[in-house]
Amino acid sequence: MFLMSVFLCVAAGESLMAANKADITILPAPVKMEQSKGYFELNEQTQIVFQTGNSEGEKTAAYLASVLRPATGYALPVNAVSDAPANAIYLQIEDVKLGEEGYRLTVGKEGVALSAATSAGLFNGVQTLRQLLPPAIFNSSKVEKQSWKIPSMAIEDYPRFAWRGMMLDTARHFLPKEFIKKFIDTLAVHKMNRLHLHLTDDQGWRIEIKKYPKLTEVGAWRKETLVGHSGKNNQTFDGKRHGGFYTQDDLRELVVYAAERHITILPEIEMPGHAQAAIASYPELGNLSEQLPVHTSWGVNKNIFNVEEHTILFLQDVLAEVVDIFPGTYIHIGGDEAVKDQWKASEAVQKRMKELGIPDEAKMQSYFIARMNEFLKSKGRKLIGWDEILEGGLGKDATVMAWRGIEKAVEAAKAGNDVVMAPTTYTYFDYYQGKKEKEPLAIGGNLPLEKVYGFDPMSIDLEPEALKHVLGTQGQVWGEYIATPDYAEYMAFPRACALAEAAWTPQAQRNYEDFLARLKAHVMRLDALGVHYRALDK
Ligand code: TNX
Repeated sequence: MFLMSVFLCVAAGESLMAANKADITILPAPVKMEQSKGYFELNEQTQIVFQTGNSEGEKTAAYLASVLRPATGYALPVNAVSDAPANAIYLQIEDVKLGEEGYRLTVGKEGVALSAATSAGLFNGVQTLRQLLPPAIFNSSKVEKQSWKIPSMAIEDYPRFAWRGMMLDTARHFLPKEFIKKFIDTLAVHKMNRLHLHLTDDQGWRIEIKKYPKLTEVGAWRKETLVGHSGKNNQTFDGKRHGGFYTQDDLRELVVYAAERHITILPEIEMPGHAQAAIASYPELGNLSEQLPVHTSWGVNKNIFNVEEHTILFLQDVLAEVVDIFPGTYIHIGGDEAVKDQWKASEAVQKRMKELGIPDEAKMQSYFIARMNEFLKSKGRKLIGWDEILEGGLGKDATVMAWRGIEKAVEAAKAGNDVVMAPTTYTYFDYYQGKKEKEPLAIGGNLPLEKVYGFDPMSIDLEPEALKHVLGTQGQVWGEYIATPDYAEYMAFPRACALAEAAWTPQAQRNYEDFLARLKAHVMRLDALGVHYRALDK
């Protein structure tokens, strides 16, 4: 069988890795790769095959065919077989001992064999296989006069972290469903497996909740939007109504679309802060007697939820519908930047705190979060929130998304909580990525590609036991200044390419120069996919 010949070649020391390394531009870089002589050429007769009776293999085979057909124009039939025929790409589920998401890929002149213990592993192998073909394979229509050669080689690969994600802020500016699908496709190319959707904030509520229709009737729309940066004086507004929301059907469609690409969607419902759109919809959730509008400018906002039992139950009702739509283990409840001015000033809040025997506002927030944690646990889910949820005490079973700094991750992990690394310093893709004067308007800060690449999520001052709490990392595309899909892509890529490698490739094998060389080829893939990434610095 062809498999054997490849392994024998490698064993006989005919590795050509050094000579031809430049041609191999897999991104994120694989753990282990040995190139040998020759290549497999995909042609009109090539079949994609899976083990008879293996439905997971069949699904991945169908996905592979669907991504190879457009550019090649070949039929690439998908067939069940008991043994691999010649001129085939053979997908097999077997225990390759490379973890949940690992895979083994072997290319010889007669065919390709891809094995993994799970369909997620097969899917990752498929992404590598696409990248072994010329970048033109990523085109959505037939590419003429192109040969489709895959260099002979053996790869063993698996991720460094289980959590490899990106966050999109759909609350500050609504992003269309079709764009989110395209974004999911692009994440899949980078072997990322989480898409965090920030669905609610002061400026918009984007998720249909059947029990509370005003959340989207009112909360999904704002009168206008601040133009440029918010100075204290002279604010100007664009006078344009902005909004939109996802129906539950839209979200279920996205969940399925993402799951087919082994990506889990993490929904975020903000509380107790970043709540003005909800309070505008149902004023009884707030602390003031006046009717608030959906917010039209940015920044930390004093209008937060009150602490009445009916508000807690309201939010649990919302979470019940969220849990129903999103099957993933984690549900994000926000928790960031809830300034306590209104709680301090409110007689009702102070009275409630007394009744509950809660001594201060930080502990009040902690009670609020604990109620949500309890509720999510009763539904078999896990709570995750921004690192402010640590304040006032937090259950060990909650997961912390550390954004304010590495210290917050250290604090959480030492306390025994799992952590996702999302520090502003390395993962805020709403910051400028080049000289401010030369970039389109962004929120501020500076986060060039090289800095993102330099992020090692494990380079923190923790004992090995505590380090185990680091689940991985994700990039944040906050949307205050990101009003269009094209601009969201511009801010996300290529920085997400760098973060994908920080999340996948063993630290000892990472090298920025090497990454940049591969990225030059990789952006051709992004071009073919129509991704509006930021051009690489010359
Ligand atoms: C802080 S990060 C926020 C967001 C903003 C972001 C802008 C976090 C949990 N809160 O509300 O969009 O900064 O960079």
